Amino acid sequence: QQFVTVEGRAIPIEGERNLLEIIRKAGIELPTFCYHSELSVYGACRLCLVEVAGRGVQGACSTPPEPGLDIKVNTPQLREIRKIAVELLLANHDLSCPSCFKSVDCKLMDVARRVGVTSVRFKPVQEKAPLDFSSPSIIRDPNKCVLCGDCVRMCSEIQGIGAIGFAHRGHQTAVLPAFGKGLGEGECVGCGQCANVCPTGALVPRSEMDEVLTALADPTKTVVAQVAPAVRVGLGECFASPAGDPVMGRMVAALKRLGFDAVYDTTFAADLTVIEEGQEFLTRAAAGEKLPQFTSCCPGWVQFAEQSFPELLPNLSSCRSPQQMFGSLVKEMLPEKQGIARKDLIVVSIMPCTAKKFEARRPEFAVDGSPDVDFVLTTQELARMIDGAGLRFNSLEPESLDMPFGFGTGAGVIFGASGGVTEAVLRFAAEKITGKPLASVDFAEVRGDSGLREATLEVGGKTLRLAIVHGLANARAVAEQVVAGNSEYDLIEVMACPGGCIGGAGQPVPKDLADRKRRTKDLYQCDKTFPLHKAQDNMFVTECYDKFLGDVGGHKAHSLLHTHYQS
Ligand code: HC0
Ligand code: SF4
Repeated sequence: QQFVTVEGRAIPIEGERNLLEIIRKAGIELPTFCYHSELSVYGACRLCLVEVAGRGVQGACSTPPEPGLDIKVNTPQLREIRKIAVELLLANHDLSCPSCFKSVDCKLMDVARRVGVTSVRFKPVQEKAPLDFSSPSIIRDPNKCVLCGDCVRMCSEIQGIGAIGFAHRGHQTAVLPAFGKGLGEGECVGCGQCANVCPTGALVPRSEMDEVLTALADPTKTVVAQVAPAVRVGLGECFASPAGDPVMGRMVAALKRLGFDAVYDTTFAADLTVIEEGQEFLTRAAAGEKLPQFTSCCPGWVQFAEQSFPELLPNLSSCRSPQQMFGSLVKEMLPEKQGIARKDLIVVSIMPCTAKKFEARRPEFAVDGSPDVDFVLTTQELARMIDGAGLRFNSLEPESLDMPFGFGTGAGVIFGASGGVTEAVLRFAAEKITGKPLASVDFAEVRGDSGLREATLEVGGKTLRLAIVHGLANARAVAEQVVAGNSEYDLIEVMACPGGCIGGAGQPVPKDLADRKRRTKDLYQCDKTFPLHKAQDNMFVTECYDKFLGDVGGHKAHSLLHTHYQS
């Protein structure tokens, strides 16, 4: 066994990539802005400097562990270097902290406190820059940027887009969208993963809380909520609920206390999606056309495909996402049922995702200018509204979802994890192909955390070749294979965010991979505890077809549940 000495204690080297990982393993949480285990090492923030005996001061994140190294992390000189680094950042920082979206989890504030900053000895050298409100999903405030480059590397390395980059030099250096445009005017797909890694309020999800509070206070409006699958495994983290704690009942209670007239489940619409998309897949497979079929429920992926792979648009499922199926169906059915005007029915989505805000505003998802989904709140925004209303979340008495749109099956709920849409479609398609009920609904072959997974299944004498992708850089690689004619897949699931929706940028920021794995596990646990596991068994969905929609894939279903893409 080989060791590094950290503050006099021998710490074994066990595959760590750099000294920072060894130091953290030794139980010392060295501050950093620019280090993320899933991104490349940048070494810009200079906070993780350490003293290596015989070598002097070095960046821990960029020094590989070597046996025998003797490291000090907390000398007076290192403390002063860190303090100066933070003070220089604060000198140019817009210190509107109490009103900043990141105030509760700002890394800059945390680090300033930890390194003992009590005053700032430097004068600002930068002028105030205007805020960028051009994106419906993300607000960019250049006055709060600390130039760590986390957003730049996230967007290019994990999302394969490069919508933002470093510009200018010296003290004018800035992180900007390409060609001097606003974030919403270029290649950005609004996935929000940059905001997820931003240590400050320089990139934050755009909030719609005020608009929702106004609608809730208006007695002429009926306001209903739909809750996305992944929210139920993320919201509890905002209230320190233990892992596996079923928060759905308390979330419904909180939404009712906030003034929502009804609370429904996007899982209902996910079941509907399984049936429409599964039928579409079987039809394409029988005809041997428009294969591979790509899933189309992730708005970040849809926009990415529209921008970068227009030739693949015929391969995308024409199904709207569950969020939008829910909106169009409910706005069509409820006004008549409840005797209210469409304009007085407000549909609010609670989503783990920032790109859903953009999706809800797409003109094709509106009737005469009135949107099918009026507002989209992220999991984090809902937590803030609960907090703002003074509700003690953990002491709320659980309440149940409203019927019929509050009933979903396990197939719909696993949509929130990467691989879930594929598995849900398999649970439908396999029964259609064989004509027999499934012996087991679990398709372990399509589960896992790798960003690019493949599975080949034999179903009723047919071979189905599947690919499951998360992270748009992985999606780009697979899409390029398809364009080049080198792909054998029949069905490809794409989710923009790492881990799928459970890792969406509207969720509480996951600390590490373990957080995402825990959410995935909890979502599959929901599937286990739900009474039904196959979308085709959802009797409320069946009733909806019988009484309202007509045939699966039929005329009415097409006009309400499907869409066209724009290149
Ligand atoms: Fe998802 Fe969805 S599963 S995209 O990940 O398909 O955001 O949770 O709501 O629409 O259902 C997000 C999550 C949804 C949609 C569903 C799909
Ligand atoms: Fe890139 Fe997504 Fe951020 Fe847009 S929201 S800049 S696509 S990481």
